Amino acid sequence: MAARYNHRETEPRQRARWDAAKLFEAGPPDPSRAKCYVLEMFPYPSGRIHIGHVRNYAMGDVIARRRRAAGDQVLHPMGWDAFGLPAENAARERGAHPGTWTRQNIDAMRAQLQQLGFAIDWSREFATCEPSYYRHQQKMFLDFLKAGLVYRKKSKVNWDPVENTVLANEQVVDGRGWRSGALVEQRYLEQWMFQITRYGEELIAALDDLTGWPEKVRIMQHNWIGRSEGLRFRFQFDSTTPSPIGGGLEVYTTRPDTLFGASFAGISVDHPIALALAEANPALAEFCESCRRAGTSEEAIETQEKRGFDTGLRVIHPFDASQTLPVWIANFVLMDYGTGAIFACPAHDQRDYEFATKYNLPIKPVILPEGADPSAVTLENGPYLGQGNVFNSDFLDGMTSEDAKSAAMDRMEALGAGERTVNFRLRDWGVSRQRYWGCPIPIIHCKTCGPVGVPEDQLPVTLPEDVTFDKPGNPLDHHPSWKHVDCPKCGAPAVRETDTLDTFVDSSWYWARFCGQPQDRPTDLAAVSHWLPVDHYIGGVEHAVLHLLYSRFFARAMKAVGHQPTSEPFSRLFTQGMVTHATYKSQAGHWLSPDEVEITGTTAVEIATGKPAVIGPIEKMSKSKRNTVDPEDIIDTYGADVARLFVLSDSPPERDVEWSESGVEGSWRFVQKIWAAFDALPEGVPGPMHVATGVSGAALELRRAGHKAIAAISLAIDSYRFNSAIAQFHELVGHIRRSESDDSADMLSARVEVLGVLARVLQPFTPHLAEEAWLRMGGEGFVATAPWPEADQSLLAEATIMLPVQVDGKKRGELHVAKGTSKEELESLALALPEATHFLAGRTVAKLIVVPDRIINIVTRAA
Ligand code: ANZ
Ligand code: ZN
Repeated sequence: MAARYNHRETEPRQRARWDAAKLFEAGPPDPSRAKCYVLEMFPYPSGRIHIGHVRNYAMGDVIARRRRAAGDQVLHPMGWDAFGLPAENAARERGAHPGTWTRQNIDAMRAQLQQLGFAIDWSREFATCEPSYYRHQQKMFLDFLKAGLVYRKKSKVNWDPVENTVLANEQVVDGRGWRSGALVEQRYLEQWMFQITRYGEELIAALDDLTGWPEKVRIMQHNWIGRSEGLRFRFQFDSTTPSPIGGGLEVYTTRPDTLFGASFAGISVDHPIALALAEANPALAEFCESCRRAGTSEEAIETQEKRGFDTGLRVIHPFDASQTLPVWIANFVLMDYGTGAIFACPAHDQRDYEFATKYNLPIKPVILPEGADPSAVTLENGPYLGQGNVFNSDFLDGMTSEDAKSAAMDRMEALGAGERTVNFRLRDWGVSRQRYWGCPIPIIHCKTCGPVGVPEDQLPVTLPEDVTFDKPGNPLDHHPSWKHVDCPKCGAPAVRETDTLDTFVDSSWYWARFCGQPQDRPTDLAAVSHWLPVDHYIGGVEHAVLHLLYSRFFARAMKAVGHQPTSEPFSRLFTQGMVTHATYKSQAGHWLSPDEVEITGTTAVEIATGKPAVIGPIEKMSKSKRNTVDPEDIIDTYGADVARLFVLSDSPPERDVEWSESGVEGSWRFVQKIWAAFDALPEGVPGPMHVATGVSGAALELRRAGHKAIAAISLAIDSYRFNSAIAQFHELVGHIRRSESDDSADMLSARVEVLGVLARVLQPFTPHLAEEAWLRMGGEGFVATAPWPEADQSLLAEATIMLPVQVDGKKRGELHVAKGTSKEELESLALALPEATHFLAGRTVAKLIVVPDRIINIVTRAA
């Protein structure tokens, strides 16, 4: 009986060997080799790794290990996205300092990740919460400031009037503060902004070249950036109703072709004119306030009923001075898009239509559907949103929409009342957070000098450790001394900026810092030039927009100030699916965890009560539904290799994979079966690099199977089809085990070769097992650094091929022969084929055309 594979003994022993040899350290840039930078989105140190992490890092590890074995210089680092709100919440709830909590979590999670045997260069590990990282972020903030990429602006924040603090969007639940339950107010505070819009044009254009990214992610970024071409123009106010503030009313439109269908002008509740009017008009002020309470974000507005307030002001139609339009405050106009003001054409826009119907405003059609009768157009059932020609529109009559757009824009430009513009939905990035556990913004506010950058020789501005969380609000603000400093310019007493940076800033450039970590600069230029861009970036699709867009911005901004040379940080992006699990509920309606129920077939029983439990749908693992499994339990019971193998089997990696106990057991049995195949080798056989030349028959078939597996597995890994690679392992191992009964010398030779191959291609998936097998076979060094096997092309060919045999150009029969059969042999075989000779009766063979491995044609003439 073969020895059972003991992961508890083997796995730590193999990892200790790798560590002692510093096997996975990338080392300094080596231009003589191809480089491969493999990166998984780094984790937030929440406390424990979850099974989704295991899947994410297992994918990256397979690629990293395969590329290393193929001869590339591989960089596969790991770090911690360590600032953020959960640490502060833990501090408030449990009294632990955010730093203590975070660092403990990092230690625990590092140990867990290391147990999984990932081929990570731990010498490059860092956490973004340490001054040795964030000091460079502060330096870049100052560089960006000098380059005009950072500026200050009053912008909207969620204000909790009970806690007297700013809330993150996630802390606003149904318009109320998550803890106080108070109605959240919108306040304007001075915020630091990153000018991401400077690169709007480029960020959208470059998406076309990101062919290594999933199409869906490119589309999401495209829509998020939201480029549109249109016209900005100014309405003049009717002299009988002057505006409370100077200048006209500037609006943005993408449909200047519908200008003659204008029915009213709409302004946002936060438009300067609305704010000015509100001062003297309590009813109007109350209207605006109630709209703000309902939410003024794009998502909030989309679902709300249209509401408006007539300001009483009127503006003059830019193309027809005899016409004036009322100015309404409208809840569907966003302040931070375009100019915060519009002209409305209810006949051809859904929102305008709903508004006009509600408030009895004119609805004048100006786009005529193809072939429709102009006198019979009615819009009782809604606006017309389709194509057509312009009518009811003076000088635009008869034109297509496209032509009318440019004619209207030409006219507006000639009148000096407007100009063509490109508009982006993308907003500049507000990075100020009124939080403690983040990177301090390196600014000092002086009464005379204004905001002054902290001199570089005074960086880092470190977070004070002695803070208290007993009061709401930002502890940096409450701290008795931290913020009081002298102005670096004039020396007068001044105060530090107490806001910290959005944690998305921390994760926007960590990929550059992994390349090299000089103490005095954010990046090592030689190292970033060598390693960037990241060749394989793997993570969740939930980061398709923000994190990936911010990183693309940072790459450009860092390039602009000379910190790294690449515009696009990630050349290939892979977004993996989630790990799901069945859910269970007790009869009382409580969620039950998988180990609280006993499943038999399709029924479940709650173990504690013996009562039937309800089996719910299969869902993403989450603590709230209690359908999580702890990777640590799995590793302990089955081993890291089994956990790795399981999360990559069964489903393509971009899809969800369902965790099941029987599935994991299946992977465990497979690992045992693989080990048994190695264990069945007798003593004294050659080592794992053996090549079984000269064998034939069944032994040759086994060699063929081994070499086909090399080709298929290499291709599967390179195209992220890890599940197909695993299917190949099953096939190959099955073949090997079946051949064990044949104890011929040829077969043994072939088996040794194929097992040597198996150890090497298995290595990225089940590295501990593969390493143990390598040792068992007497392999030298490590399987992790053994060269990736190359498929012998001559063994890949199918054993036999089919050749059609034609007589005078018509197919009459087929020959099944070994590939590479000679011309002479094919000739005689063809002439002996009964189906062909049948047609030769009474004729002579004039010519025999033989194309080896392809076709045979017998040309005849009358006898
Ligand atoms: C008149 C018009 C007539 C419009 C028509 C549309 C259809 P995109 O393509 O997303 O750029 N708009 C402009 N600024 C706005 C704001 N701050 N809040 C809400 N809506 C705003 O959308 C541009 C269109 O959205 C603009 O074109 C404007 O309405 C509206 F038949 O102008 B349109
Ligand atoms: Zn000063």
